[in-house]
Amino acid sequence: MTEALADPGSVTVVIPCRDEADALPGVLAAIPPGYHALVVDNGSTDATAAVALARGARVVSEKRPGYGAAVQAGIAAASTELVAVLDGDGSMDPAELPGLVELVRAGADLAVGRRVPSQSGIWPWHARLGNRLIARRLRRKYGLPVHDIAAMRVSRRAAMLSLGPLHNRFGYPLELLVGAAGAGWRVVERDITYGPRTGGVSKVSGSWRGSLIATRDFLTVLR
Ligand SMILES: Nc1nc2c(ncn2[C@@H]2O[C@H](COP(=O)(O)OP(=O)(O)OP(=O)(O)O)[C@@H](O)[C@H]2O)c(=O)[nH]1
Ligand SMILES: [Mg+2]
Repeated sequence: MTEALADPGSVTVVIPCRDEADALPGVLAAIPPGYHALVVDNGSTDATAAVALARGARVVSEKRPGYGAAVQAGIAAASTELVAVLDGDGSMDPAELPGLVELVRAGADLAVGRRVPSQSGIWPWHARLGNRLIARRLRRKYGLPVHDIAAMRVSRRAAMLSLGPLHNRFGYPLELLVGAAGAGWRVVERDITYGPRTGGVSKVSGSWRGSLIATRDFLTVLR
């Protein structure tokens, strides 16, 4: 059965956030007109939810911890035909979302951003190397035309839901790509600008603990 969509013409921007109160105001200010910001918070100990609400975003709290759990809760809670996902740390520019939306409207099932650093030194070497190796595997083993792990992406909500539950932590973007390949989706990649986080603290690539957890999650998916 098709669900009734409250606002079929628009786009929900799902923003997974853990302790992003510092960076979030800038991210929300750059959301394109007519797009709906939906911040998914699980486990923040700062004012992330209050900051988001004060700036007009919808806030969903998810009990299960993890990046993937947050993204999936946001997609489930959205009520638009298209959903976009990007980080809440200010490293990606929401103004680049319409470019990805256009690709989906033109026929892609999943449009993903390939991060191009805006300056040197913002993407730690170990994260970059890992990313390159993973992307190569995604091309060779799964035939996906990607050079990054789809940190920013746009798709149809119904398509995302059709893949079923995916990884709850940092394996989510990879499992989504693998699922997309398995389902025969048309995946299209386009360059996006990648800057330094504009506030707060890294949960993944900027810490050894985060990097180790993410690597373990990645390997679980790509085994
Ligand atoms: N809701 C939620 N969001 C999370 C969780 N872990 C990470 N995030 C969010 O996922 C996004 C990516 O995490 P980052 O800490 O930026 O990871 P990164 O990009 O590797 O690290 P930086 O180099 O510091 O940008 C950010 O918006 C985080 O707030 C989580 O457990 N729950
Ligand atoms: Mg980041």
